Amino acid sequence: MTRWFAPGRINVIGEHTDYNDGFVLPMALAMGCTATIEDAGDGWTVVSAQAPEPVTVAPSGLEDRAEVPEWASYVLGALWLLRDDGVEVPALRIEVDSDVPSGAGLSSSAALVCSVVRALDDHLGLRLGDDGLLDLSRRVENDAVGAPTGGMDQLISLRGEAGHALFCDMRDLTSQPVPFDPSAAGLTLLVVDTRAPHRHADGEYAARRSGCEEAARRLGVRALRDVTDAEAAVARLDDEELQRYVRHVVTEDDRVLAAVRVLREGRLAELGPMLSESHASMRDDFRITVPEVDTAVEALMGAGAIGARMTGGGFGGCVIGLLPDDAVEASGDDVRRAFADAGYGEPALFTASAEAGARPV
Ligand code: GAF
Repeated sequence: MTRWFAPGRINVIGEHTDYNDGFVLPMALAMGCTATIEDAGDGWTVVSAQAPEPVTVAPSGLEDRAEVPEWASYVLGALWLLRDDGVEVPALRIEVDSDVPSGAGLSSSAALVCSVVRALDDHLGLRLGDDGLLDLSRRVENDAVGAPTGGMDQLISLRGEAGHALFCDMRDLTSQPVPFDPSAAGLTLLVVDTRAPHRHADGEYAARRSGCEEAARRLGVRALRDVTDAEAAVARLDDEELQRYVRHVVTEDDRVLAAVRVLREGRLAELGPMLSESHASMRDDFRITVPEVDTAVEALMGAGAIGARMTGGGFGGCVIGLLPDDAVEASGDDVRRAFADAGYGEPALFTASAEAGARPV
């Protein structure tokens, strides 16, 4: 029997920059998914503590790919891809159990995929190595499930380090841990799960991605990461939507680099305004926030946060705020009150710290 845990994540800063070959600064959470793998008599069986029915497929059958429920394709996807790569995968029973809320923008999918991929690598003695594990985890989401995501979530789930955020260059997939311990600065990282229903998240995400690719094509660069002067690039485009996308991505890359600088120099409080600028850029230029998310950010700032922003792909999900320790309790009350006043459902609040990435348990 082989068992691995892989965490969900919060992205501290750097949103929708990963598929533009840019920079991100995520951290791993304490919550995550545990995958347990055992040899089994027949076929591949996947069982989820969060799903009512187990799913069993015959390893030989390709035709059943379209028929499995989506959650199971995040697990079976790894087996299908390994088999397509020529790896002989025996009959297995895979059990998964996750405490990452799904649809909250905390990357429950990367936790699921990475726990399974690490456990498979271990159980089958594949020795995929750091790059191979990341590559397989990304292909599960992009190729097997078909979600056009950018790779940040798998990277942090596999490589996270306790007490650190991970500065990732999504072009060459290198990463460096950066100290991130708000408690040492008398600050708390508060997470507000708005529980806002995701609105057209898949289609809107794909539209942002293809818009960025189109803008890069028109600007004659490989990816928006290669644009150095946002305003000069904006002036060369005549499409208002693409102008906004470029402005967001290029300034967000700059904010990640600035955030890494202040964290390395031990000036964590200076991160606050960068978080708020990032949020404004997502709201006004990239247009991926929703009213619940903006309300949470405003309530946190009104309650004394030094910075707050939506984290993750957008159109719902979570907001993070950096607050002086003594402002945390009252800020929670303020957020709840703002939600009640606006007629939104009750949000969930919790504090977070940077934890380790995937590990055997
Ligand atoms: C989602 C995607 F999965 C990531 O790749 C990333 O693009 C993120 O949205 C936005 O920064 O989590």
